[in-house]
Amino acid sequence: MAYDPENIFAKILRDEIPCDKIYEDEHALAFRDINPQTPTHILIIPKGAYVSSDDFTANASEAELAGFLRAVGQVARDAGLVEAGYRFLANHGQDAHQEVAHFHIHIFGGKNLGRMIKPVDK
Ligand code: DGP
Repeated sequence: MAYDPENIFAKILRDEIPCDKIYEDEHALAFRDINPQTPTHILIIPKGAYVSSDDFTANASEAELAGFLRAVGQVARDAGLVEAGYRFLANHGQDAHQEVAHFHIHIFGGKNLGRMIKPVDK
């Protein structure tokens, strides 16, 4: 899938639409999810144009990969989630219901999150 520069997170990166920004560095931007699923629900996106986790892990440079993952940890620490715990995940593609085609990691926390994902029919 080709990267669409008009996706909503690309617009956030270009400051064309607002976000509740909580962290930014050379490689990553973090902001609150517009539709939070948990008391703390943060999205972290790379600054580069990557469609999904598949694109990012295949094509990002070592510096982007390392910088982005470091940012995820920093955001969780800054949000005070380390002691109680948190979860991060990335949706790739249709089966995972990825809605926005710019790679992003969700950080969930602020409550007991239960165990992993709900069982579904195989
Ligand atoms: P995913 O299904 O993994 O692609 O999740 C996309 C998330 O992005 C979803 O939790 C809602 C969030 N989202 C969509 N549009 C916006 C927006 O304009 N601003 C913010 N802050 N979050 C958004």
